[in-house]
Amino acid sequence: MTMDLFQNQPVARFTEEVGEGARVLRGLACDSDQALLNAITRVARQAPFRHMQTPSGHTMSAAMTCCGQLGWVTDARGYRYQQEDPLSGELWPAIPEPMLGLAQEAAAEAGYPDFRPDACLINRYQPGAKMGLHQDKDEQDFGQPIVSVSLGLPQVFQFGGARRNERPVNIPLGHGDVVVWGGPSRLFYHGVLRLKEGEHPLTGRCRYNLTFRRAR
Ligand code: MD3
Ligand code: FE
Repeated sequence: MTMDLFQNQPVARFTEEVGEGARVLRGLACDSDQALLNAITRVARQAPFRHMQTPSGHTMSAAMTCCGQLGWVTDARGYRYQQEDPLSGELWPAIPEPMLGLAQEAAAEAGYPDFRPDACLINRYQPGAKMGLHQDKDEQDFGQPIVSVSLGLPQVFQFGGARRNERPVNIPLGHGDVVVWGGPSRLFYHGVLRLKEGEHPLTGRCRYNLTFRRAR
């Protein structure tokens, strides 16, 4: 529940629990969408989007960049968080305020008032790009949630279970949708299907996904 700015009344926001501990806040990022996209553009001027290599030598179809004290990277040596952007050797840019504010607001609404992300991974999908089923387990404390924010074209999210062999359910994620992944869902397998062709008024032919994490 959040308080209405003018009437100081609680606002009933539409939240669904999609899995054990996962809360969807539909459209929470809509009011700040332009500020978020401007922030992504600023981050990407300093730390450009790039297609990283997986340890097995595949090129990821989503382009990525990061902001925060730590950034998530993958290359021939493996998956890890590190303080420097491998492209420049410089520190990652700080998490811009509109992004940090939204992540903390969403986490608080889902029951994590003390969430202080130190890493934000920004994924950019163009038509045909996808992310296969995986777990996020490069972080130190799985008691900390992950907050995800979707902007632009819709994409079908696949939400599995604690084991890879559990059949995933499909959840469409649209512009402005925010999800807080806490509790057992924090370690559930997940991915996104190929992005379908389309055009979004704010982002054009792409979808951005921001994931806010406490890595250390
Ligand atoms: C459930 N990103 O960056 S967002 C990722 O659309 C990632 O870019 C997808 O999976 C994307 O790691 C999915 C939703 C999401 C993100 C992190 C999770 C769901 C999650 C971590 C744990 C459980
Ligand atoms: Fe993930």
